[in-house]
Amino acid sequence: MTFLAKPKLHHPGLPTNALGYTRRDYEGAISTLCAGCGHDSISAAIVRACFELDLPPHRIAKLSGIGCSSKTPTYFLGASHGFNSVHGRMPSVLTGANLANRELIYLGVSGDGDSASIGLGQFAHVMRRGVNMVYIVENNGVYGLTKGQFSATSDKGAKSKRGVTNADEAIDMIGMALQLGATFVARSFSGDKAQLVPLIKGAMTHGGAAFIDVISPCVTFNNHGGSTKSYDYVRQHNEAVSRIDFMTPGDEITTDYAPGEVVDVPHSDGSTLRLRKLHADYDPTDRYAALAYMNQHAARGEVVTGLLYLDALATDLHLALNTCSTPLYALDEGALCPGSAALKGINAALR
Ligand SMILES: Cc1ncc(C[n+]2csc(CCOP(=O)(O)OP(=O)(O)O)c2C)c(N)n1
Ligand code: SF4
Ligand SMILES: [Mg+2]
Repeated sequence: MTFLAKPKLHHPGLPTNALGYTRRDYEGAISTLCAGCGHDSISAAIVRACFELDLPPHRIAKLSGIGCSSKTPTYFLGASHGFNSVHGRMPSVLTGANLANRELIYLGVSGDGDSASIGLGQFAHVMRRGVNMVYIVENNGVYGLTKGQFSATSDKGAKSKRGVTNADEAIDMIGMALQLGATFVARSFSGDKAQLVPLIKGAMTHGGAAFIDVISPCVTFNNHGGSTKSYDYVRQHNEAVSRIDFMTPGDEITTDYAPGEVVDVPHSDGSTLRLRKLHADYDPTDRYAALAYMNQHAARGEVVTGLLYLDALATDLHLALNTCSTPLYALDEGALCPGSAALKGINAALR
């Protein structure tokens, strides 16, 4: 545990974004995770994405469960709203907060234990309900915080640091998110910021349930030869489906790539995701093709990364429930209470 405070002074020449904030303004407390933990790289990618998107920190709500991964919101967006919930229960807390105040940007951060083991039911329902959020699983295949037991995403046959072999089938979070109706589904690697930052930016501006599974090696318990979630394994078996640029509405749309190599996917908020296709046969708008593609490559021992599926016209839970446009927390008694005459009428209709 470190009690060191981060220095507040910084060089006056640090670059600022459109709001006048520096990247430092999007950071949090000093990390207490093990040096080299993949989770810290994901925190840095979140900081960069929010800085580059010019997001006002007070408009973001970060929520998590329990685990090393779920501790990380302390280490980024120090000026945002934050709620560290119970193990595996972040999705229901996030859903409630989103229903009460639809005007915030919701960022759920979880671990593979938090989401695929104890929290699997909550994960399933938050995806199928289409809650407008970014849901990041920092996936290391183990329960890092409790000293390296296999989690439900650990591959069958993978070895623990102590030499124990995992006998259980792995749950693939991407496959589940696709089947459950998530409308932005991506996988990345904590050590690949060039891919991860645009994915987080795309997910932040998406208008529905956005899920990113980030392979994030646990250097203390799962970064050895028998692991399928180690730095070396992922670097050797990574199969990227696309390279992604994210363009805000004001950016010039350039044409410096040959026709046929680029797909621009416009979002309802006016931003655009530009996919530079590496594989001509990969179509990110087909949910079932994405599932098949990922399974075929998984059978060959390959970890497919990139934006696997996007529904640019996604809707969310508020639309499904037909909630009012005013955030529920802002409704006064007059709007919330129909009055005794209306209540008498309802009661009379039920007699
Ligand atoms: C209800 C409950 N059960 C068990 C625990 C013990 N526990 C704390 S963190 C954790 C697993 C965390 O694993 P993961 O979500 O993958 O996060 P990581 O530490 O690997 O980032 C467990 C089992 C707990 N805190 N609460
Ligand atoms: S135990 Fe693993 S997951 Fe937890 S901080 Fe250390 S390296 Fe990261
Ligand atoms: Mg884990």
